Amino acid sequence: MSHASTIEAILDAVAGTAPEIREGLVGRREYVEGENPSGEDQLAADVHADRLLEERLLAIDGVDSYASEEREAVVGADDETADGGDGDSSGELSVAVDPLDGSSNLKPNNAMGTIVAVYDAPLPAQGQDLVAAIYVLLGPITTMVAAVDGQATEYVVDDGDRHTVRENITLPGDPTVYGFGGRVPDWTEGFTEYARGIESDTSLKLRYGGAMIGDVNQVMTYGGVFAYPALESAPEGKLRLQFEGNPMAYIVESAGGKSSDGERSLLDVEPDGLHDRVPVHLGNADLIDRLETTIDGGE
Ligand code: FDP
Repeated sequence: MSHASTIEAILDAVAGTAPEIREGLVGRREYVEGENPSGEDQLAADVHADRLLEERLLAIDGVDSYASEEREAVVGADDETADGGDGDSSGELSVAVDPLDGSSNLKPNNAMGTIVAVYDAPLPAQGQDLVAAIYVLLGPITTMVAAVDGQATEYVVDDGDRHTVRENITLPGDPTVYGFGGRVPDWTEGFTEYARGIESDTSLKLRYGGAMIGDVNQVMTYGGVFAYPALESAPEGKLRLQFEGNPMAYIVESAGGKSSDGERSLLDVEPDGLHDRVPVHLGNADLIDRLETTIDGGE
């Protein structure tokens, strides 16, 4: 199977699974025992979405391995054990998934969704090895944004089918929104200086919902900047490179925006481990350039 048809099959599977993930949220708002590999509590909904996506994505010809934020190791298509790309599967793709991004929004019934990164390399992989990235936003309606071959497309998902609503998305040139995560007193001096500059820009207003997908989708829609920066107490920030930073960077860059870990594009960050965290800044190119200049001068 060519990469192009494998990627189409992945897009179909992600759209097809979205209604089941949404329906499965009802009655799964409680925490289960144990934690995910990043030490965070897991909701029954996180575990349910992870299992559904593992089953659907590993069933696709051309997908060799599955990794998720909710499990320690990579799972191979041919067995239930950690694989990580063993040479037998060269030419096949690896998927890295955040099954329910923003799941702490489930209790207050706010937006959340799913992120899928498709790498043409064993995991953990660098962002430059991405061949596609997808996010599904479970908002008042279900939408999906996919970047393939440097082009981002938005779909409405209805009954498991995807219908194109915006092709060749580009970030609006007159950005209006920003949203920054992490406790403000925990921000670094450089990021605080940057945030103060953004706040005093009268063309920008705060829009922060607490689920990266929702917050980045506002940037994709209105233009602006999203960040979950390095913190004094957590220099790598909160978000995971394989499952969150890389795929969202690939999508924003495909829409003509930029991404940064503070110094370079997220797609240029070398991974050490599957669950590495990274400071994430995404948005219009001039706002990310300004961030890198300010952080550089402030440290
Ligand atoms: P969540 O923990 O609810 O799954 O990494 C996941 C994430 O949400 C992002 O979607 C979101 O941007 C961030 O964490 C929110 O973190 P805070 O609770 O620290 O604001």
